[in-house]
Amino acid sequence: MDNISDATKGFVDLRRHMWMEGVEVDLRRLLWQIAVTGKYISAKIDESNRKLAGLKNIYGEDQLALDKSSDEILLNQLKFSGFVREYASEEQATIVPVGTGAEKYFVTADPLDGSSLVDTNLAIGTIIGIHDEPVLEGGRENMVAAMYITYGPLITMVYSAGKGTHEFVLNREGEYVLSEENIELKEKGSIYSIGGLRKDWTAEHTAYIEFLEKEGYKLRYSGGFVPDINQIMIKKGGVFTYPALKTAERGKLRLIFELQPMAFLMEQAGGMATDGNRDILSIKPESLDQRNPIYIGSRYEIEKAKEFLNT
Ligand code: AFP
Repeated sequence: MDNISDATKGFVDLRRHMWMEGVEVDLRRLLWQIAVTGKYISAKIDESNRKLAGLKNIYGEDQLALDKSSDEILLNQLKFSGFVREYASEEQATIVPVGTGAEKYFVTADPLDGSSLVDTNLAIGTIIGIHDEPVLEGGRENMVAAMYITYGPLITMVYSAGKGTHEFVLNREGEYVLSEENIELKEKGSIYSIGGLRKDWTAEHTAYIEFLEKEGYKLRYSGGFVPDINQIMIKKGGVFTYPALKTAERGKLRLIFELQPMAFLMEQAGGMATDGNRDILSIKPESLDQRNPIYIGSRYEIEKAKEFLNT
C-alpha cells in the first residue's frame, strides 16, 4: 500500500491499517486484541508505581509481581481470542495450551521487558511473536507477525504482519493511530547500543566496538531492550548488540521471546539481525529459554559485525 499522506495519518487506526494492508482477518483480530492489552499493562504499571502515591517505589518482589500480572493480562486476553492454540511466555516455565487445540496461531511473549527500570521512570516494553506453527519449530519459516509496545512518554506500538513495519501511537481516545508507515532503515546509522560488561567482551567484539567508536558512533543504551531497539527503528539506523561474553557464551537475551520478534520487525524495515554467523530468524530454538548473542540494526553495521566476528 502506498504511504498514506501525512495529512490523513492521524485518522488511520490499527484495524483500518491492517485491513488496507490485506492482513488475514483472524490475524488482524489477534493483533488488535494483543495491542489492546498494552492499555491494560500500562494501567498496571501506573498502579504499581507507588511513587505516584508518595510511597517507596517497587523493587525486587514487587517488580516480579508486575511481570507476572502483565503475563496474566496477556494470557487472559489470548484465552478468549479464539485464534491462539499455544502461549509461550518468558514468565511461564512451559508452553500453555490455550483454547480447543484447533486454533491457527502460536504466540510468544515477553510481557514486560525491562521491569527493573520501572522505578527509574525509563521506558519499558512488551514483545510479541506470532507463529503459525509450534514455536519450537523455529523462526523464519513459521513467524507470521511481530509487535512491540513501548511504555514511555507516549505509548507506541510497532507491528509487522510481513508487509512492512509500521508505528502507531495510542491517542487520548484510546485508539492506536498510524504515526509512521513502512519504516525503512537507512543503509548506515549513527548510534550504537551495546550491552554486557566491556571486561567480559571477546577480542573480536571489542575490535568491532572500537571500529564503531573510531567512526564516531554515538552511544545510546538504556538497559531496556524495547526502547533501545525502538530508537534504532525510529532513527532508521544504527546497531544494538548484546554479544557472546567470556562469562556467558550465549549472551543474555532470549531467542524466542526477545530476539526473533525484533529480528522479524527489523528485517521488514530493511534491516538485519545476526548472532555473528547465523541470521537470528534462521536459528531453530533448542529450548524455550535459549539465550543468543545478537547484532541487530542497519545493514552496514551488521555486515561489519559479521566481518569482525569471523576474522
Ligand atoms: P530486566 O528485564 O531484568 O530489566 O532486563 C532487561 C533486559 O533483559 C533487556 O531489556 C536489556 O536489553 C538487558 O536486559 C540489559 O541487560 P544489562 O542490565 O546487562 O545491560
